[in-house]
Amino acid sequence: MPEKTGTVERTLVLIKPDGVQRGLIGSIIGRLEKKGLHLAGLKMLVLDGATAERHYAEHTGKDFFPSLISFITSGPVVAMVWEGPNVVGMVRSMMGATNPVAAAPGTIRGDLAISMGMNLIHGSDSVTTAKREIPLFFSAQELCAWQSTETDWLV
Ligand code: DAT
Ligand code: MG
Repeated sequence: MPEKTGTVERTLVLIKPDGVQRGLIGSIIGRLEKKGLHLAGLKMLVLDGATAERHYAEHTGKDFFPSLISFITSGPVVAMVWEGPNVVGMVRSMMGATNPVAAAPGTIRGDLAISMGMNLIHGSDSVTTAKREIPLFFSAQELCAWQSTETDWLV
């Protein structure tokens, strides 16, 4: 059997309000599930302004910040934590570039989105960022420790 390598990481994924409105929750989760990533937590919520501003704190002061906050709080999002070796980078690859015009075909944004503002999905951009973002959405009790029967054939 191949050797198992890699430290387990966690990443925060949001299906943004456009993904919920467009009926793409199942398609987006399906892509991550089919890849073999491990789901550790999931909920649907409407973000309040303060949490949205903390989540996107790195963009405070940029010209698009007000519209970003207004969009992300405009309706329900689906928040998830996925975990596994290299999961942060894998989710970023599967998301595609921030601007869907530049996102490669085969990626979520490349296949399913058109506009920079409404690009369907958020994924933490580093392990450090994930550690800051996850507690904004999930308490420790809301994350499940469970073993998929497929794990031995995946990682
Ligand atoms: P990503 O979502 O790929 O991590 P980001 O963190 O740079 O990208 O930006 C967060 C979101 O803000 C992004 O998904 C869409 C929006 N955004 C980023 N840059 C923008 C810009 N120049 N004009 C309008 N919206 C922008
Ligand atoms: Mg980002």
